[in-house]
This record gives sequence, structure tokens and C-alpha cells, in this order.
Amino acid sequence: MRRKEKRLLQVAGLLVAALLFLPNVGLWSLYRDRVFENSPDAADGGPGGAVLRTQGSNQARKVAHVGPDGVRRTDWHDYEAMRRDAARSGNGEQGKPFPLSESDRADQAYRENGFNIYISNQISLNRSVPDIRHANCKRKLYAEKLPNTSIIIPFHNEGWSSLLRTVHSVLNRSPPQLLAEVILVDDFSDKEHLKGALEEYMTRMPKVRVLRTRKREGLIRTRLLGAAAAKGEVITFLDSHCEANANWLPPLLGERRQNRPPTTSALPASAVHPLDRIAQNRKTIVCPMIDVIDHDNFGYDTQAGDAMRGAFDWEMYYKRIPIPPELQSDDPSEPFESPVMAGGLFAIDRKWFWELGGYDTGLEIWGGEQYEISFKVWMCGGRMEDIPCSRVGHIYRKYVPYKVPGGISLAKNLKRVAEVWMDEYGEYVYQRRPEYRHLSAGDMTAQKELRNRLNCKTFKWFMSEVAWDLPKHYPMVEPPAAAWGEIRNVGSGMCMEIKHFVSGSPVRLESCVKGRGEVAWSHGQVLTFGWREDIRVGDPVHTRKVCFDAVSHSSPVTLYDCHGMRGNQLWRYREDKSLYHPVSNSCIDSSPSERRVFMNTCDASSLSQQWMFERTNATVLELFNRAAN
Ligand SMILES: [Mn+2]
Repeated sequence: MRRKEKRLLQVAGLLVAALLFLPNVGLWSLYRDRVFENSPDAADGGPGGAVLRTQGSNQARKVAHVGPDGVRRTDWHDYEAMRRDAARSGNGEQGKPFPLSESDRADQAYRENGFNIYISNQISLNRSVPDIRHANCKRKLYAEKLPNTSIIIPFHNEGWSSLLRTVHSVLNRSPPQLLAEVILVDDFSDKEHLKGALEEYMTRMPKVRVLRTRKREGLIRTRLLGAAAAKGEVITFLDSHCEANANWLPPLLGERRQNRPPTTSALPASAVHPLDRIAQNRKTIVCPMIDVIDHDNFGYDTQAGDAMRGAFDWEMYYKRIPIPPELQSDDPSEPFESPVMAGGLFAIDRKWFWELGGYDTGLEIWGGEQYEISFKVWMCGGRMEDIPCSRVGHIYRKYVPYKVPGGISLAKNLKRVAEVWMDEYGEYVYQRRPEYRHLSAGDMTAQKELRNRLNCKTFKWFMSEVAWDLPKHYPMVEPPAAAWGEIRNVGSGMCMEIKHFVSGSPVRLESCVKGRGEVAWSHGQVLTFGWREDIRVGDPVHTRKVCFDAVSHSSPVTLYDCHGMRGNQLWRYREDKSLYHPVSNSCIDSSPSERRVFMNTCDASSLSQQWMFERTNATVLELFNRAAN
């Protein structure tokens, strides 16, 4: 009995000692939390009681950490709001696809917005989205003192529910002290709901302002109008049909100064003012990861491939390329460099934005502006990063629902960008788009002067230091093709033919048009086995972006959008004249009576599996086949 009591006392004593002295449990940590939690807000004089209360509740688990650089970092998650979101159920909640009925798919639903507004209208303006961030994001801390930001949302005839869901998601999922204001900039919409009703609605939201252009200005000048009115230290541009995800803002504002800390270790921690750090990295543009909100059912998901670098092909189409191993961090939640932004979603130090001249005001309506700002920031002393822990959903439209005044604005914009920023590389664009060569792109003196004044680097520098991996995916000069022209079957003497040059069309066997004295290309009998080792419609200089595709060892051969990733679009033209499909380990066969072209088990003796291209480049073919063996 005695011994037992003694032991109990010992255990109790140890527990008391632990409560008092162990660093991350018990009374000491409670005390520390209280002190750290209260001081900064009190010092800021916070924007009012409500904010302080949310602070108190959502930061119950907060512990500030002082890094070796002297910056106090904290957990910015609003756990209360996250709990509320997780508990929601109903139409589209948790980003689930809304089940569509036949009538929901009516064209009318898409006509005005390019996405299904009927479905959007049936989903709450406060709907929850799934927290699909990498697990490491949930543990990340960001500086306690972050710059605030103005959110700028330009719109033109946006749907009511899609616009308001954008605003609500921002207000619901941003720490109030980081949100200076939300500026809605109306580019001369004529929809009734965007007039008085919108302003009336926004009177309930003191942080939201509505500005309007006096005539149709286009996306670029509308964004500039918002930026000119912004008061926040940072400006964040969003599209008008977005949904911000959990804790999206602190990583955007925080990573700007957190990465690559300057060497200040010689200074005592107290001497390093956090704003000094921002000065170090204020020239970084940061982009959230853009998730996809389905334009039919509003389901929320990542983009194909999720984290990828932004790039372009030499026709200046925006492209995404994989992050090369050299740039991959061990931790996929860490920011990574991107040569080009996707477009409408990014944050930038307000002053730096204007030092860069904002956007070129000579850019019309839409298009090319993402290249202008991206090239400019990289070449003129800044940098650009994608932030995997910051996610924003975006509705990719089915089509652009409004008329773009003056159809050549995109061409003109791209020419301006090429002329001002791309130096001798512009030639690669003109080779592919010869119509740009003599197009008038307006006066560019101011832009060229800006480039001089900022002492910006060359495009060659950009290509070798920033986008060095781009030519592997999109070479400036197209490497020679291995074989092209008609593809004639040895057995039947008939040719492969494509009726419609669109995704989903079958490859058929027809009599060769050359024998009939007709023009082969208009009949879809001219095909190219090119450097990507896929087979495309068209001659080597003018291939269309549809490729031979097969899904199994017995499927028909069908055209599909070229993905350029080999896989099921990879072919080999072997010495025995077979067209071999490595993925299914089978060969292209044909049936002249049924006019079918299909996959089959390879049989070198079967004439129906032997094919002759009209022209071949023996050197290239040999190279392909040698690499394959
Ligand atoms: Mn958009």
C-alpha cells in the first residue's frame, strides 16, 4: 500500500513538472500562445472587434515561431472557417459536380457566359470547395506581418452568381487584415444585374468597391484602371469567375519574401524589420495554382498534370510544360519558377507593377498581356513563381460568349509583344504566322524606351536562363520529319484517308487520290510522321494538331488531339514497312473490303500491314529506329 501511494505521488510530481517546463505542452505553451497571439493585433490597432474575435477563435492553435532570420512566422489557417466549409452540404458543395439533366444542357444555358449559368445559379454563393492542397501546405507558417493586398476583379457582362461567388470566396477565405479592398472593375457591361443591383448588394460589403469604365476598354485597360485605384501594398488580379480555396492568400503574400532570405545573420534578430525582407523580394510576381471549375457541372478539380511550368509554342499559344528534374524540389509544396503566367491570376507588389510600366496600354481587349508582363518581369530584374499552396479555381469557358470588337486585336497584341520583347526570336513567330510580318502594331516607342530605361536583359538571356527547357518541347526550328505524303498499303494499293480533320475521326482506307489526279491534301491523304514520332494530318510545314491514336491492340486507328507526350500516339515505321504501336505492341492493319484501318497483332508476312510513305528521310528514320532499339 505505502509503496503504491509513493509511486502515485512521484508520477503526479513528474506531470506537474512537465506541465510547467516542457516547451510545447501545458501551461507554458498556453501562456506563450496568449502572449504571441494578442500582441501583434493589439499593436496593429486592428480593424475592429469582429476581426479580433475571429482572430481569437481561428488562431486558437496558433504558435508563432521566430526563424533564424528573426521573422516571426505563424499559422495563418482560419480553422473555424475551414470547419464551417467542411460541414456544408447541398448543390455543388465540396466542389462536387452538379448532376445535369438533359434540359440543363440546353445551348441557352451557355450562350451568355460560355459556361452553364443555370447550374451556377443553383449553387450557393458561399459554396465550399475541396481542400486539395499538398499535405505539407497544411503545416506551413508564414510571416506574422504580411503586406496587405487589393484584389482587382475586372469583368464584362459576367453572370451574377459567378461574379458574386468570386467575391464571396475571397471574403470568406482571406484573413481580413490582409485584405485592403476588393475592386470590381466593370468594363462597360450592359447587363441590368451589373448596374444598380450590384452596387446595392455591395453596400453590405464595406471592403468592396465597384468602378466602371466609360467605354469598352478591354481586359487589359480595365485591369489597369483597377490597379490605378488600388491602395494595397500588393495588387492581386483575379478573373470574374473564380473561387478562392482554403488559406490561398497568405502563401501568395508570404512566399514573396520567405524564399531566398538575404544574408542578414550578422544582424541581431531585432534589427531585421520584416519590411526589409519584402524589399528583397518585392520584384517577384507570384501566381496561385489554377484549378478547374467545370463549365458544365461546376465540379472542382486540379488541371491535368497539376503543377507545371507556363510556356508557349512559337505560334504564341500558351502551353504548360513539366517541371524539369533540375527545378523540382524535394517538397512539391514549395514554389517553383515559371517562365510565363497563365493570365489573369497573380499578385505583384503595387509599386513594382508601376515601375514595370503596368501593362502596355497599346494592347487591345484581350490576349498577349500575359507574355508582356512575364517577359518584362523576368528580363527587367524580377522573377516569377507559382505557389502550390495557394489554389484558386477558375471556370474555363466552353467558348467566348461576346464579340471581340476588331478581330485582329490578338494578332496586333502578339506582334507588339514580339517586337518589343522578343528580339531576333520574333522571327520564329513570323515564320509560323507570316501574316504578322506586315501587320501594323501601332506606336511602340514608349515600350522600347521603358525596356531601355529599366536596362532589361535580352530575350536570348530569357531563353537560356529562364525558359531553357522550352525548346525541348517547342523547338524554334521544327526538326525534319521522317516520312510524309500519302501512306499507301502494299497489299491493296489503297491509301489512308481522313474525311474530317477533327478529333474523333476514323482513319479510313480509300483509293489513292494521286492515282485519280486529284489534290491529295484536300482529301486528307497527306500525312506526316514527324520529329515527335507521331503521325499528323498535313505536310511537314503545315501539320494540323490531330494525331493517329490507338487505345488497344484491336481498336480502330482514330484521330485525336495531339498531346505530344508520345504514349498512345507514338509510332514506329520499321524496316519491314510495318507501322508499329509500342504501347499496345501491335501494328496497323487494314481491310480493303471494309475500308477499315485498325490495330492487329503484328505479322511481318501480311501485306495488309505493310505501308509505303510517299517520301522518307532515311537519316531521320534511322535515327528514330536506332533510338528505339
Ligand atoms: Mn476566365
